[in-house]
Amino acid sequence: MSRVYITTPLYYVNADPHLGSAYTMIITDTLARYYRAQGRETFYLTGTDEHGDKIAQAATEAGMETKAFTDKVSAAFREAWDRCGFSYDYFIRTTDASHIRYVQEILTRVHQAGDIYFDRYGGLYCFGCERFYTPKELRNGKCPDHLTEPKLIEEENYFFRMSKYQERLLRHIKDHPDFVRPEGFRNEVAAMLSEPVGDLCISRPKSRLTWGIEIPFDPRYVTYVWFDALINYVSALKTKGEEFFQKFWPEAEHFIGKDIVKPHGVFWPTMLIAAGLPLYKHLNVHGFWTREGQKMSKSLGNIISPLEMKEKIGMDAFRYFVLRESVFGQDADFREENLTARYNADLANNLGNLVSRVLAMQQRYFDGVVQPLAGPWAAEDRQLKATFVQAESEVEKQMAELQFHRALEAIWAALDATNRYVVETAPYTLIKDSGKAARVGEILHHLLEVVRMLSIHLAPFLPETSVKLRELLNISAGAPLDAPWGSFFTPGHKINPPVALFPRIETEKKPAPA
Ligand code: ME8
Repeated sequence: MSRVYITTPLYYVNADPHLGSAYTMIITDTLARYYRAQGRETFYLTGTDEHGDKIAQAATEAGMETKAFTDKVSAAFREAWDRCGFSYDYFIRTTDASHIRYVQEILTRVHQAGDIYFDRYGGLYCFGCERFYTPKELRNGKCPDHLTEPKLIEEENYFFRMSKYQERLLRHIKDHPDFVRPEGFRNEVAAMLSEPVGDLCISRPKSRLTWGIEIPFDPRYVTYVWFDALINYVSALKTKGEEFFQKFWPEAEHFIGKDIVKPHGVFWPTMLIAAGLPLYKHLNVHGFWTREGQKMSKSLGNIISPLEMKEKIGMDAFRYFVLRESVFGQDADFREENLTARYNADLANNLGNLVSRVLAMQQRYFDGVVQPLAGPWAAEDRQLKATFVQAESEVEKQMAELQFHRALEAIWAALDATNRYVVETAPYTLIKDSGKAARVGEILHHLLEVVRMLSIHLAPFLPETSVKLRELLNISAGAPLDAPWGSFFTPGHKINPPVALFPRIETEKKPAPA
């Protein structure tokens, strides 16, 4: 059976979940649900990144002991993701004892192999990023992320011989053009590897940081937070046993935002080579969300909370918007007016109205009882079915390319075709002709099949809606949901009356011109 291992970045516990982290969760959750539905054995990992300066400082600011602080924020992340309904299989914390042990095992192994050495080093250090910068990487002498001047630090530390594996990694990227995708990010990594990458400082002296994993061969030091956190992708599998690791690791699909391409595209693969582990399969990089054209930040007070969105428009509508409105790998902008427009057009009018119309006719004309498909199918009925078969293969093609917006477009194109079918077959007119009741029953039967197909095709994208559709169709848990079109509903099957799936959002009406 084919397998897939999906990972998200481990979120720092110095901030609350927001649109950015929720976006990575939404795309990975959608994929996990899609693969599971295809029968692929899927393992989906997320979690929290809890060591390092940034976290120790955030704990101090919160007036809490560091571990107690990380326990609290990590639990808040987990609770938020649970309330959002994300279907991760395992939640790892970098403070888990099993992770700490495994990081130390890797450090020992790489040290014994001679790829970690001790050296005195002076360099420009950004405390916000917790790393050294080369003068070339700075912008006007400042850290490009924090816009602060780095401090000159000179100290003795441990270094990982990253440079030793640079060539090998570059070759791997050339031989596997989709190792990092989309292409723009592959080129970014290749460009990084075309210049000397140097060696990586992987320790911090306890004299300035104690909140980290102790270096197993020198208790005066703790591990650099990235060398610790990246290893989670392997340590999580190892907690499930060696066999589990062997099964899933070759199928690793990492998902990250474009801010952390270097650690994942350069540090991590060279670490894997040094540790004697196979490389991951793909690094999938998505773009960044802004809000109304501006970067989201606490100080601007413009952060979008996924839980607030859930309260306001429902989780499925939020998922639909971010998946439909962005192109994987490119930046996207969150605009309230676009959200409302998409919601009303695609969810309330198109999907919502179609479903309630069909269910209402079924109630009114046949008391909810599904009518048989007696004779040969009419050409338009065959066409309707073909539309959904085609949509399914289009979704498959687009999902393989991570083109979520196109996959949704394909489903909505089938919805448009269904609306046309309703207009063309006009069951609401035919029913007035007493001799046509059987045909109306057939038309509605086909339309109920559309609703069943929607409950299948929408499931990875809009999981709550999919469940509601099945409830409306009165489909029991064990029913053969993937039965062929036309042979699912048994004689006498009764469906439920409609409910408003996506009530319209009323927008302020502009005054009519005088
Ligand atoms: O970097 N738009 O954690 P982090 C889209 N702990 N995605 C965004 C975003 C935005 N505006 N802001 C954040 C770390 N993200 C490390 C990772 S992994 C071993 C360690 C998402 O809490 C995006 O996925 O800063 C980004 O890569 C991630 O959050 C960074 O989360």
